[in-house]
Formats: sequence, structure tokens, C-alpha cells
Amino acid sequence: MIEETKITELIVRNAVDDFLENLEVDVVVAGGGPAGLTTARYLAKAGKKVVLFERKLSIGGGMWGGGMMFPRVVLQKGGREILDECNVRCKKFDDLWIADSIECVTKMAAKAIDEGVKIFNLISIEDVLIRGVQNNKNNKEDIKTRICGVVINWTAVQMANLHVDPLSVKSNFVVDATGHEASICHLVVKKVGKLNTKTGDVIGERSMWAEKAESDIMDNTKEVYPGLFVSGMAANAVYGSERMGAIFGGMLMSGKKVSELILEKEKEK
Ligand code: 48H
Repeated sequence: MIEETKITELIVRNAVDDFLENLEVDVVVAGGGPAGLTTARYLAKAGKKVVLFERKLSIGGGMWGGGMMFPRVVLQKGGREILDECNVRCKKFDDLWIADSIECVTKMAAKAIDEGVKIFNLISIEDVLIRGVQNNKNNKEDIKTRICGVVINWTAVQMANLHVDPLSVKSNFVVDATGHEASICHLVVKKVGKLNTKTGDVIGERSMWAEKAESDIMDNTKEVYPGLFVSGMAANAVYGSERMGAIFGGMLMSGKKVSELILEKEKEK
């Protein structure tokens, strides 16, 4: 017999259990676009406990739409190799590859989940947790602030503009993979302090120049504030580099790079 209240109980208990299991993690990834999915997948593969929060109903960010709704993305060699690991089929044209954007999102997400990434959709990161930590072990006065988690709420609460207080999740590191918006970096500037950019602020992205944007993104992928890293399009927005259009190799390579930087940082601890 299918009892309606049993369906309800199974859903609520299971979802709450998952939530409670992820209150303290190694890394929180903000945003489930190509950069966030790649970052999270590599970290989980390396054995880290990773949670990804996506504010929309579906993950995939700007990848679904390909280029101007033609469902294809272009990649260079480094990006194609990352897609290969997810069994995405690519066709080669000279030194570029092309892939179906829908196949990319679905297979990248499946691979990330298989590696152990926990994805929560419909949840927006609306603030960060900060703590003062001793910078120099010989000087108790030398304190620096560090990001050590995120403050979350249902996207529906934000959309309805309801006054509902949020909850939080602790982590060793947070990755801003929120795309053009760089929404976590913006809120850090507003509430916490200066980023390590030239102006201390989110500089903002520049007009399209694919070659330069794809090269800059690798330099821009780094720790932007203690405990906070930036990856994907957000990296170029934060550091004032160009946009690249529908070439996605940089997003994937940036996601891979940020995972390596975090793993190095974890070793230093
Ligand atoms: C939870 C959030 C929040 C928040 C935003 O936009 P994305 O696809 O970002 P990337 O960097 O993985 O990929 C960028 C690419 O899609 C793109 O736009 C390119 C290549 N543009 C080039 C050009 O010239 O235009 O994904 C970011 C995700 C989205 O799904 C957002 O919904 C989500 O982050 N997000 N999730 N809490 N505060 N803010």
C-alpha cells in the first residue's frame, strides 16, 4: 500500500539527515556552473568532504545554453581532457574541440556526484562566517580575519522577500564559483574587508577577448581573501579581465586549478 504520509516522512527524514551530515565540511563551493562542478569534483576525488550550493533549481549555470542558445560549447586541449574524464564526446576542429552543452552538464554533474560531491539546489549563499585567527604563533595580538563557512537560505525566501533568518555551514575553505556575478566576493567586500585585487574591490569584467580572457583566468584563479578562493568567470570579474564568450575550457581548467591550490593549502596546515 502506498501511504501518502509515508512518502512525506521518507522525503523529509532523508533530506534532513543529508543536511545534518553536511554542517561541517572541508570545502563549500558556491555555484553549480562548469567551474563549480569541476572544482567540487576534483576535491571530492581527492577525498575531501565537499558541499555545493546552487541557488537555482538546476545546476549547470551558463553551460546549458551553449553559445546564444546553440547547444554547443568550444574547448581547447586542457578543457577537452577534463571533459574526457566525464566521458563527454568532443569533435576536433584544428586545435579546438566542440561538445554538446547538454551532454556536458549532465555528465559533469553525474561524475561529480559519483566522486562524492553533495549538491544542494534551491539554496542561496547570502553571507559568510568569519573568525579572527592568530596570524603569527608568537604574537597573540596579530589577528587576521578568515572566512570559515557560509550563511544560507532558501532561494524561495529571497525571491519572496520574506524576513526569515538564515542557517549556516562551516568549512575550511569557500570557493566563489558564482560566474559573472561573483556574488560571494561582492558580499565579502561589502561586509568583511578588502580583497587582494588592485583596488581591494571586485573590479568587474571587461569586454570580449577570448584569447586573453582564457589566459588571464588561470592567473586570476586564486585565494582572494583568507579562506576564500575564486574560480571560473567570477575570477575574471573579480580581477578585471575580459570575458570569452562560449569557449568553456577556461572554466574547467580554472576549476581544476582551484582544487589543486586548496589541496596544497590543506597540506600546509
Ligand atoms: C548559490 C549561486 C549564487 C549564490 C550565483 O554562471 P556560471 O555558469 O559560472 P561559471 O564560472 O561556472 O561559468 C561561466 C559560464 O557559464 C559563462 O557564463 C561564460 C563562459 N561566459 C562568457 C561570456 O563571455 O559571457 O554558474 C554560476 C552558478 C549559477 O548556476 C548561479 O545560479 C549560481 O552560480 N549562483 N548559487 N548562492 N549566492 N550566486
